[in-house]
Amino acid sequence: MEKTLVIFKPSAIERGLVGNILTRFQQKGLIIAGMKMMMLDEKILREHYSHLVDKSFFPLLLKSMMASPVIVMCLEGKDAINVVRLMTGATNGREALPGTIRGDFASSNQENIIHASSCPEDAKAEVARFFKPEEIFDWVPVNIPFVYSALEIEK
Ligand code: IDP
Ligand code: MG
Repeated sequence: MEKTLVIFKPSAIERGLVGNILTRFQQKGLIIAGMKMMMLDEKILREHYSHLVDKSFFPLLLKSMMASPVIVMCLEGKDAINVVRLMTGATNGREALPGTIRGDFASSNQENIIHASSCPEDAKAEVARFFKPEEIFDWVPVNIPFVYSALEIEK
């Protein structure tokens, strides 16, 4: 099973959308392997968004991500990285498809509700960036045989 990192951004926290979004992930059958609330600082954000530090909007993005505490989550499942990205939708909320989290809750390019890892290399680095090893739980909910077929669980 694959692990991916999700951040409930201040736009989700301040707008009271945490329960709704968490419900979507649980309804999909994704396993919560780790979850905590934390305040992000400039150091961790410069690492996390290193691909964007030279963009003109970066100072605003920093401010936005430090506007309130965030909830970081490690979700686990078969092809979890791709599944969560599909559920997340396009970066710009105005272009994200209805039915996706950003498509349903965001109308902004910046205030777009959640972060989700985009590839296996990023997911590995991001889970390690936000969680200590002992904060990630290796557990299998009893409903898993009803979420996947036996063949899918093996792989
Ligand atoms: P992603 O979150 O869909 O993976 P990235 O390109 O990795 O998108 O950008 C990271 C975050 O930076 C976005 O989720 C968004 O909050 C912010 N961002 C990206 N592009 C813009 C922009 O053009 N204007 C303002 N904020 C942006
Ligand atoms: Mg990205």
